Amino acid sequence: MAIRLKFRHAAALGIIAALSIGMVGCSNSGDTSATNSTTTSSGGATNSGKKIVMGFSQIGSESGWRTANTESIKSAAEQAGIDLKFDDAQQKQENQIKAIRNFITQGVDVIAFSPVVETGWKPVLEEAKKANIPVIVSDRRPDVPDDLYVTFIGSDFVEEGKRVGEWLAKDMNGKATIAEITGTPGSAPANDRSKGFEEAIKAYPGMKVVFSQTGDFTRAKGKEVAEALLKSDVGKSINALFCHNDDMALGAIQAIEEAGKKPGKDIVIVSIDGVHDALQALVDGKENFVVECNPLLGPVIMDTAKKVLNHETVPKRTVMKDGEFDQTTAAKALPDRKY
Ligand code: GYE
Repeated sequence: MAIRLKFRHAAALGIIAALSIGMVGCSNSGDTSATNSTTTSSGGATNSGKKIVMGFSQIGSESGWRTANTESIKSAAEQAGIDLKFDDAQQKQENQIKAIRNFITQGVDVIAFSPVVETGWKPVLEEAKKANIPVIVSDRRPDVPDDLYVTFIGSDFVEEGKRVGEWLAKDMNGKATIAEITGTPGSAPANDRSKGFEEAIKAYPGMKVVFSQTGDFTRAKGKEVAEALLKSDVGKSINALFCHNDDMALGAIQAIEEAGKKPGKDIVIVSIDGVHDALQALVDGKENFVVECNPLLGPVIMDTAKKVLNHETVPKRTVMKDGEFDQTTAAKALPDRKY
């Protein structure tokens, strides 16, 4: 009963936190209370003088965004004095589950992971809970009851899709024949970005998505899908392209150029992430609009891990702030873009 009340309390506060942008304080579910060590909040060490050990299961290295995210996690761990056990799952859920099980066997202090797809995580997260190891969810949301993780840190993907859709509808005066190159099937950003985009354009009957296919968030696959599309009759009719990430847009830009068309002019191109090369494409007039997805989650994750192990309260949901770039603002931002 007590546990249930605690859970409901945390869940209610979690909803409040989710409605606020940025970091909002609320109780964690209490599931972390049984960790076998406490920490000082300043250093990355436990009371017994041992370093905090974090197991991090990363999805892979599919995109520029992911490279920046990995780099942020590794450097933040080092700065925080946290001993990071990092595993790259090569885009495979089974590898992530294996890595998490290894972390549990090794008895790490805290597990963090970015789930490649939304479903299929319940059993392994129940194992972590049983072992009293707190779990921090990073970047993508898993579809599990929220007592199976302490906190979820990442962007609002529905909102990102909406912002892209709204910009495109305005830019094209409510009339466009659109192709969509989607992210990894079953992943939260692919599901949510499609959803947000659809929501935004449904107010405009002249905005039609006539093609939708996955490019798996990679440049190579984005190019491949665009090449096939451009050869088809549907491809000949499109005048707008929405890619779920920058890498696929960059691949598609190459394919469009090779097909003798002008990206950014014959076909208006919008995408999400805000990596250096996409900002460059905006400056070069080959892309038109990019909504940012902030990959620099490392410092928030490390700070949160220390707080959790120190029994401090953390928000159930932290929404990262995302900017946006058009061809003009990209020119200003490009010189300082680190990734
Ligand atoms: O947009 C994409 C990456 O989950 C937000 O994954 C992340 C997405 C990002 O491969 O480039």
